[in-house]
Amino acid sequence: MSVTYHRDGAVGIITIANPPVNAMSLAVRSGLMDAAAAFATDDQALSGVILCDGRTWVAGADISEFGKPPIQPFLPDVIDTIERLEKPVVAAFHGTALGGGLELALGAHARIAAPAARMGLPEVTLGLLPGAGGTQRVPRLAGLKAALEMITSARQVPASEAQELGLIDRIATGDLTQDAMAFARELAGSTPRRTGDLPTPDNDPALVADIKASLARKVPGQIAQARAVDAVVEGLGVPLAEGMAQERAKFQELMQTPQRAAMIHAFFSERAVAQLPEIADVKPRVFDRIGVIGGGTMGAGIAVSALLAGLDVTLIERDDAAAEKAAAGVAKILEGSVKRGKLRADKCDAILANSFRAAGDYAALAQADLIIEAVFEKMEVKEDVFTRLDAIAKPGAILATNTSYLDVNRIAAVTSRPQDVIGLHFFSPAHVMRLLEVVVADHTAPDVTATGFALARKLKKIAVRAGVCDGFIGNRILSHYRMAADAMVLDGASPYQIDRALTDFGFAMGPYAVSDLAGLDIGYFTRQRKAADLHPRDRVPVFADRLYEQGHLGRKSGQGYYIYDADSPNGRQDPALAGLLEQVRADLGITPRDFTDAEIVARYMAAMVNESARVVQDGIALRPLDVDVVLLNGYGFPRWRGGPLHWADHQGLASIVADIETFAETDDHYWQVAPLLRDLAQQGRSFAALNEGKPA
Ligand code: 3H9
Repeated sequence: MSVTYHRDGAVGIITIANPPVNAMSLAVRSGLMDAAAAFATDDQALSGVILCDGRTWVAGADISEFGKPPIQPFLPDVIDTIERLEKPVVAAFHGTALGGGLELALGAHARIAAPAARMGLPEVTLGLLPGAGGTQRVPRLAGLKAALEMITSARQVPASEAQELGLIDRIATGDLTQDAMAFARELAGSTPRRTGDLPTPDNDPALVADIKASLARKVPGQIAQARAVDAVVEGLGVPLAEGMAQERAKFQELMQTPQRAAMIHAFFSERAVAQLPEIADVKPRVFDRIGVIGGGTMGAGIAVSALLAGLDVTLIERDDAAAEKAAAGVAKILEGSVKRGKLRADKCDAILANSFRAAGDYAALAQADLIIEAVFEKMEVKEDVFTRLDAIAKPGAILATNTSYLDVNRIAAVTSRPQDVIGLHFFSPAHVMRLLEVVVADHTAPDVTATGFALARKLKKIAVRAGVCDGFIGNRILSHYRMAADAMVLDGASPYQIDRALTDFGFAMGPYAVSDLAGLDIGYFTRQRKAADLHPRDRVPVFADRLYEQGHLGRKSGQGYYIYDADSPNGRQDPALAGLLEQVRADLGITPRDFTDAEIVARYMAAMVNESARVVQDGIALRPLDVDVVLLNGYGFPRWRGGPLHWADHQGLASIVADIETFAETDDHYWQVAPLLRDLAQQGRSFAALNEGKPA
């Protein structure tokens, strides 16, 4: 039974138990209707309490039911039934009250929360709006501004703030259940205070216009936020039922959109990536003591990420002076977190005093459980590090490389313990970016892989399993679609037009702004490394080499594709770039042509999908969804488009194959349809079909 009713003295108690997060499935909705009826007819019960078993209050509607035909009772009706009860009911919540969970609590007549409880309306992150009264009841309790902010940002509000906003009445000081029952006893005999009967706040057109303008800047392309604002505004000054009807219509409209399907695909895929048969019953190794080798941007970020997760970190640099400098870098990042209010000052001091040290000698890693190397991206350097690690690391210690391209099998081969070697590819800045590629080499032991995933969980990151190849999942696909962009520049497109077309599509940044951020030296050295493997028909981005040779290294040198200075810290176009491009094209004998934004997007996306298909076919990614999660979390792919392979399904695989065949008319070396993509298109199947039947 997912919902039960019993009475304790004069208090009727409704308990929801639907692990793991008490989502409001059909069984819970029906159970709540039955329990509400049992409470209403229980003459001995003078007031009631709604509680949840397990680790959290209701985390929302059951997302796995979305996209299927809805079955009654619908959630808004369940909440309405509770609000209309003749006896007062107290919602008592712990954990997170999210979406429909918060909406259920707002339908009760009073609310008490555990001190650590948080609440929010995350529906817009799923391409939806709060559809069970959130857009109507939150403004009535918290006012228009707070409601619009909460709903459009999806921010989780801590209990203390929720109390100030008027969303909850009390914070429990002792046992939540006992405090809730005492509250219910106080309310016994009183008229239920129905949120829906409260007056709405007045409209504030200037505020609404401001919020809409800021949404257009912050979440361009997304529709749910603006619809949510409309639902709130249309509910002002009208009775609850009228506002609810408008909310419901908009909710159902959003439910039918590709954005909703894409964002829910992203939600479930981000959880499915951790479900791997090879580690299903495997216990991870202990990883309390972490070693990090290299105190540059990457090493420092990894160290900070581990420290913030409560792990002990020893950072190694080549000598004591470098170690001291690296330690200062780590301290600076942590202090930055204090300044931004993300970390308490005393906690920062405690971390630096007790959990962190930097040294100039590998011997300091003798007791480390897991050592992550983040040194210069060159095979000989990595081989030297792993030879030294093999000599000092204790038996069973995990030796991880943070390489972003190099062959993990070759690195493992220099050690006497390849079973303990793995790739842990963090993304920069490592204390911010959520993605971790766990690169499983030929001899990596299953419990080492399991530890990679356990580490990611501990660091609150999303781990995706990748096989060994040049660039693993993300950078391999990036190298390929980047070539499509560079070819367009060679043929006449401006890097600025390409960046704009792709940010208009929804990418966080265009490829040339990304180059400036990463540093133009990175691409230059990668091209040098791969020069020997070049095919005579591969097209080399000579313009990128020229920029590097002129000392344009990107943001760090103040100039790359864009110019960065005090007036334009985020970059402005460089008028000299057009001349450089003209010269390069003339040298290569290319007559430049124009590209439309639509063609830029079509070429870039076809290249991305094509290489993604090869990555799945080669087993580098287990499933299409693993590719989507990598691109969404490491490469700025718009979440509301669900990832490249979800997008491809939506677009129609046959049309992408047709595009590639058209592009191949002028370059049949680069544009070759991946066999998997061609097969799926010919069979009328989708990438989604490959997600099914595999661990999902
Ligand atoms: C909504 O409410 C609409 C209403 O306004 C209107 C309706 C008419 N449903 O994340 P975890 C699963 S929209 C179904 O790993 P954590 C999840 O897939 C909803 N399943 O745990 C996973 O399954 P598995 C608004 C759900 O502790 C397992 O539970 N609500 C749901 O890291 C554990 O999840 C949201 O958007 C769900 N609602 O984080 C909240 N939620 O083990 C979404 C979770 O098989 N949920 N699952 O992989 C969350 O943000 C996090 O899950 C939460 C716990 C913070 C609650």
